Amino acid sequence: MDMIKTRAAVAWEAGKPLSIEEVDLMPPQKGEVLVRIVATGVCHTDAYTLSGDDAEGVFPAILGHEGAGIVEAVGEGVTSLQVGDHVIPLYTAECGECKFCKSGKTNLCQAVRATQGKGLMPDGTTRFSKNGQPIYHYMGCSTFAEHTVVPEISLAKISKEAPLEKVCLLGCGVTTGMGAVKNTAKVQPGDTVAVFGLGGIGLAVIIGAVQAKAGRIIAIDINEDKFEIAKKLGATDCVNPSKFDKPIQDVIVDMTDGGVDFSFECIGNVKVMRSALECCHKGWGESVIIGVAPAGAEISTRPFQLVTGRVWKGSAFGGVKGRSQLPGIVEQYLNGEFELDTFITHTMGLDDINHAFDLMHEGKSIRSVILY
Ligand code: NAD
Ligand code: AHE
Ligand code: ZN
Ligand code: ZN
Repeated sequence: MDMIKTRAAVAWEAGKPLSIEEVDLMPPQKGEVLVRIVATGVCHTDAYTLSGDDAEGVFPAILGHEGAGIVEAVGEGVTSLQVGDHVIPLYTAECGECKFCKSGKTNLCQAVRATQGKGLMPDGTTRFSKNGQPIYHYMGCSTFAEHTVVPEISLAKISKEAPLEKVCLLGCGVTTGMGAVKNTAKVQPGDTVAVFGLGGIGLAVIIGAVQAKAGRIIAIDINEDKFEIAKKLGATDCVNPSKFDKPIQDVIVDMTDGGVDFSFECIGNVKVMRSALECCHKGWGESVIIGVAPAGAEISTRPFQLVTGRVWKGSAFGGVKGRSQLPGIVEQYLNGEFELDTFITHTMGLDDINHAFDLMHEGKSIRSVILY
């Protein structure tokens, strides 16, 4: 197979709009797969990396990590996928063989993580280029391109029945939020939950909390426009921290007879992470950090908060093992166990992708989905 040309949104440098252009893409090498991306969501993490805040951000790069597509070619030695298969690219691979995969304790496969974090394929090179200049991959996915090359172990094969323009959201946001509730926190019936930040991730936490039969779901955001969807999905209370003259953790502790059983930070703000921990109930409350904070940022609290029984945790991709568990989550969607339409507030072509970033920054979208 020869080099192909494909259309992509290139991030040439941090803080600049993406540039839509034709780029060169090398064929898939050993253990790699060529995927035609059909649709991709735009996640806040794409904006975070584009902003220059990501310690692993490298440029020029093709961003995007919330996509779905169809296999167009496979490289040497690929056995688990064939042309025509429908797939979701995974930023958390699953090799099944590394210490992490075998541990049974984590979804954080490390097989390709080191090169992935440098924007490279596992052999240390890139498949994308323009006029001979290499263009970096992103999170092992690069879904802001009509075609991308991904390691075989970074692809979940899903049902051909699933609408790719919707289930692309399972490539990050919705799986992350729902999974953090089920796999990381393990919320139980009757538990009280606080969700900080009502974007795609926070709203998916609400869906997960409803599925877990949480007794009370307190949704927190400084943008009250988010409250309507939060309530529609099952939030029992909506709170705007800027409406109070005391810290939001004190407000929530007062509302809940001593604090919540579980809280989730879905923003990436280290001050809010502290509030999310400190609104947890003494003795047992657990706070799960999902939001991604800027390079160099650090969390803090009085150690006494932990001494007295509160627990701080984190969650990546909702603790979900992509190859073995994501196909089942797609089946749950097809069975009507949860919905995705509410998340998709905007759809557009690749040419308008910068508008998707504007809508996110203006607080006007939950998810924009790019249709190729
Ligand atoms: P988003 O921009 O759609 O939503 C963020 C929400 O937070 C918005 O509604 C905003 O109004 C609200 N917010 C901002 N500042 C606030 C404050 N001080 N108090 C209360 N609310 C505030 O973002 P998203 O796509 O939902 O992503 C959320 C975070 O999760 C980001 O940091 C993203 O990078 C991260 N993320 C992490 C994972 C993971 O696996 N850990 C996966 C996906 C996304
Ligand atoms: N590159 C950043 C960290 C970024 C980060 O934490 N990413 C989340 C997924 S965000 C998806 O929208 C994650 O899963 N991290 C685990 C991992 O292995 O990257 C930095 O700080 O360097
Ligand atoms: Zn994401
Ligand atoms: Zn592994």
